[in-house]
Amino acid sequence: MSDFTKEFQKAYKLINESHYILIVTHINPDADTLSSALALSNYMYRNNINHKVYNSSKYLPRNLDFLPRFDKITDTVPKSYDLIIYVDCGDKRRVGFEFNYTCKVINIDHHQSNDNYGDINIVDSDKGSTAELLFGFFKNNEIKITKEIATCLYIGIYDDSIAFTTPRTNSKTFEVINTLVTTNIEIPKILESYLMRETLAKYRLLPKILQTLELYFEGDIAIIYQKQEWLDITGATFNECDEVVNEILKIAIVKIAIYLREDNNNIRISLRGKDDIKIDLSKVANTLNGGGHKNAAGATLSGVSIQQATTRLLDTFKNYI
Ligand SMILES: [Mn+2]
Repeated sequence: MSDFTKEFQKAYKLINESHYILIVTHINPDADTLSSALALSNYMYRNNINHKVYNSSKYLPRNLDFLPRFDKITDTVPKSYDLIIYVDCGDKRRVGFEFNYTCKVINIDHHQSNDNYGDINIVDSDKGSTAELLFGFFKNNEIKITKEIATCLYIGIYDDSIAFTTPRTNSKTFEVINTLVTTNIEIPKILESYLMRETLAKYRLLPKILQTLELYFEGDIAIIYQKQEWLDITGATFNECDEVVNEILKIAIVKIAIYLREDNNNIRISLRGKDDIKIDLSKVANTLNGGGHKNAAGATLSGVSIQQATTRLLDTFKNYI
């Protein structure tokens, strides 16, 4: 476990010396990237630090709209800024493009694949979420964890740890949660806002995806996919069924679940593995120019069909199984 005390102090100093800060979140944003960014944003707002939270995606997950300052997230890059803070971006291109800048960069992340692209790197792959790692920034710099900040960090940790069940969830995680809870965050309300506002469209799309389920390698690997045209038919959005990959991992015999999504000319691939798998899925993803963690990784293939992507994946797994 790394100690980032110095980096947290350096980051704090740099934030306070900067004139305009751009906080950058990754494409296909999840709770961790947005809540980490908004935790920082709520701190900065309270302290009159000029900043923007940026995300390049067309759609933000609406079930995160209860996060304080969610409505301030923008897809417009400001004209000038002198500090970029990447949160939860395992690769600096995960923003959707590569920023052209000469300013300083703080890189806060927990992906194994992160190559320390920042001037200040707070990268700890032992942490189950960027939100949990970011808690150290507030704690080390004796910044008051407000209810707003705590609400953000809670949902980031909750979601990336799949409700505190992933291998990297440990006593430190619960120490953080304990501190967050003391700010009187309303957990049942937060979770109801986050989990119980699904669209009907999602439940029209889900059966179509589940219908595609195929098992390979004697059931060790399960593959499902989402066709782009189904989004128009059902009215669902691209990421709306993402957690279906975790659902098929629940099948007793399945060890690795794979979810393919058509996205214009690309096939986006999500890989999920049970705790005791012998394969490091981030290595498999690496061979496809992707990345991630041992039990959760992803990649994007261009110019191929779902069938071709499936064949390529199965060929890759042949070398590992
Ligand atoms: Mn994360």
